Amino acid sequence: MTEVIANTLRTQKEKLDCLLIHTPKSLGQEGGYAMIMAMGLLAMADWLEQNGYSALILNLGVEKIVDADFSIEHFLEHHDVGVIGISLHWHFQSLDVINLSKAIKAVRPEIPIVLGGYTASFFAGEILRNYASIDFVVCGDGEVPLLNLLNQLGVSTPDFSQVPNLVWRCRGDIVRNQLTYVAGPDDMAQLNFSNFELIKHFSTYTRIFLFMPYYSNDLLNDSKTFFLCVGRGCPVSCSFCGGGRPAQKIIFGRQGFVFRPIERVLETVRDAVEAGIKMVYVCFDPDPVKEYYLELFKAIRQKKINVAMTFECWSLPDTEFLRAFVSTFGNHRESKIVLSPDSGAERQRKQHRGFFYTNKNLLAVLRQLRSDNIFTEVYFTYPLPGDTLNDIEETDRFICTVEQEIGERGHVIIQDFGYDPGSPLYLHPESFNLQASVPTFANYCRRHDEDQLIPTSSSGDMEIYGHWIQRSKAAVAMSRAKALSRINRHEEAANYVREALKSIPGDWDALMLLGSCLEQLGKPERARLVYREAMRLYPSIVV
Ligand code: B12
Ligand code: SF4
Repeated sequence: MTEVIANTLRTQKEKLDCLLIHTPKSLGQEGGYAMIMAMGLLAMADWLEQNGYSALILNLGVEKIVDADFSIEHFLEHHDVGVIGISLHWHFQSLDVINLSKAIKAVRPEIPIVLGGYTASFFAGEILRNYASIDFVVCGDGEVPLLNLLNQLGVSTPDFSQVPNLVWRCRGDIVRNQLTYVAGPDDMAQLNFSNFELIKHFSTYTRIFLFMPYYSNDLLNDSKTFFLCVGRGCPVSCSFCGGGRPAQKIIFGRQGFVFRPIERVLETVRDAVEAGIKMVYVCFDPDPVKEYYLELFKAIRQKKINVAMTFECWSLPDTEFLRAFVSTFGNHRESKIVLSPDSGAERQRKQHRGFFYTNKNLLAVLRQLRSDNIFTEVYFTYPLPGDTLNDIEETDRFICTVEQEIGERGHVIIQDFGYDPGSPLYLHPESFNLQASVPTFANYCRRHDEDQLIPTSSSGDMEIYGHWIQRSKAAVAMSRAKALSRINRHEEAANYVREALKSIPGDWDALMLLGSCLEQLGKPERARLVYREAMRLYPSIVV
């Protein structure tokens, strides 16, 4: 009788051959960083479906937004899951992925857990040696290996040596199968990146930010963004990047880069727009000539697909590219070009960036973008290993010039420096005069245990970066404050603004926000004083 009931219960559960999970880095209990999932998850899930398996992608950050009480344990009570794949793509996720795998094993020890993504691939051996909650790691491109793994797990005597790219345990040893699956042009042509139904709560997913300080519906944006896969790989080698030429070879076994066929990318864009997407985000620009994009944009215009685009340029765009960008996406105010010179000192740019350009040429592009009314984001980084006082001062001056050039239609972002596993700095710190000890996977887990978003490099005297550091601290505090005030937690919001004001005294936005928080807290007199102070910054406004 008990068995009959148990069987009935089992059949009521929803069957799922493979559950793919993305977990952000948690910020306490309330929010997350690295909310965006590896775009390859969608192609992988679809590939399983095409081959007869059921698959679903869960983003735990999104689930928490939809339902504050969401728990993976509860989800598993209602689903009969065959295999769980956890994406350990970004190193920021390290600790959360390990904790998640332990939590799953505690309730469902029989479900095999496989990891994949850049960080899992790079540290596969160390992960399998040290964490019993992980059964397998798929290195590099995942589609064919994951399918083969599912096939093997479905037979009575599996032979895991048949699964390409797999790292696994065999009688106490760690076995590393060869990296023989590297998606080439034909493989890329077969992959489908627009089976959006495979992502749970896809519509909410399109409205999140990279950094959600609090899981709340009220913080979702309306940009409806989709990260578009245009290809894979990179031909150059930026000092800090774990996706450049050397890392591609180690992690994926890939040399150079591969584009998806234009017709397939076009199909994905069209499907995305039909699914309600307003902005496609492209961060794949391996060919400085950008011919591929001239063709893609032309096709988008011919098909009259109406969508905005954010394009992260790896090399400097030329006039022809900019013209094509403007005529295809320029009618959307949200369309944006992102540039990352990192330093204002050309000698440092040459040292750290794979694609070099001069300040003069960069300013010419910014001028062009401004006259075309295209929003522009320009990234600088500190402390770059090897920065001299001269470089820092030069960068400081250059940031001002850039800010003047872009005016209201853009902004400069100054970010903390950090380097990825597999980057030239990680592999050869001595060539950059860095005396860093090489971090292990365990270091990445520990480092992100603290409430610290970005690892800092050990080089340089931080003090000399003075107001840059203050500026980025203030930006984090302000983004928390804005988020909190939107969800009516005005007391905490006011505290964050006060923290920001220590770094940016007299900042108009910060003062206005503080005033509004005080008003909401029923302190109109104090609010008025703060508003007055803000207005003093604008002498033309009479208070
Ligand atoms: C495009 C891109 C982005 C885009 C879009 C990312 C996306 N949605 O996938 C944007 C701009 C959003 C982005 C953001 C960031 N990125 Co980025 N990004 C890239 C870039 C240029 C290409 C990635 C790519 O094309 N992938 C190809 C697609 C189709 O496949 P895929 O997504 O990698 O998935 C495949 C495999 O990884 C694997 N896989 C992944 N998960 C799993 C899970 C399982 C179970 C299995 C079996 C397999 C598997 O199989 C998939 C299918 O084959 C790389 C550099 C490079 N040249 O590779 C950096 C890179 C991945 N990014 C990096 C970083 C650091 C970031 C940021 C943290 C930067 C920041 N400080 O803000 C953020 C994090 C965003 C977040 N999580 O919220 C680092 C990662 C280093 C590391 N080991 O952690 C890289 C390597 C280089 C770099 N420094 O930019 N990024
Ligand atoms: S940061 Fe440099 S090395 Fe990394 S993907 Fe971009 S261009 Fe390539």
